[in-house]
Amino acid sequence: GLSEQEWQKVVDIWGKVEPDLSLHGQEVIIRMFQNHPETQERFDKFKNFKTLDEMKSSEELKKHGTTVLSALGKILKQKGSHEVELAPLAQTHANKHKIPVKYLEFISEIIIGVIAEKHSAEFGADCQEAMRKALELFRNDMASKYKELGYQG
Ligand code: MNH
Repeated sequence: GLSEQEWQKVVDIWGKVEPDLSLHGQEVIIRMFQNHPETQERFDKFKNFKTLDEMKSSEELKKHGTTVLSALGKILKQKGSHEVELAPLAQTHANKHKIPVKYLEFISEIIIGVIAEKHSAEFGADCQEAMRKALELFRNDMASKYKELGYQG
């Protein structure tokens, strides 16, 4: 698990992300599609986007980015006691969207990259390490739930 100091770093940096959640979210989703095109195929509503311009000008995509980061923020703020928040997410991502843990790994690294770019001064090595651990915990717990639900992920 993470120490109290590590959780504090995670929660503090999230406080820098939150005022511009939709911008961060949009960037995360677009970068995920660009770096890992197979992830775009999982979205009926986005799979036909072909150009970067199309992605950037989509209000739907921006809205989805906000939804994702807002759910993630709620989870991070639980500092590991996220059972209640995580369970429904694992349920839909296993049974409905069928999102492998590998893709959760992709998005985790992209989230770290986007924060590093936008908040380099506040997101030092120790803070990045804390965030990486928090996202690892999130993924591990998603993976356990996936298994309980019979999804190999
Ligand atoms: Mn994801 C919908 C959160 C990672 C693919 N996702 C949602 C919703 C939330 C959400 C909240 C809306 C409610 C629901 O359906 O459960 N998603 C997350 C979080 C992460 C995440 C917090 C990780 C961080 N999701 C991913 C990844 C993929 C993905 C990675 C695919 C590569 N998610 C989806 C798809 C939907 C969805 C597909 C459904 C979108 C729609 O059609 O509205």
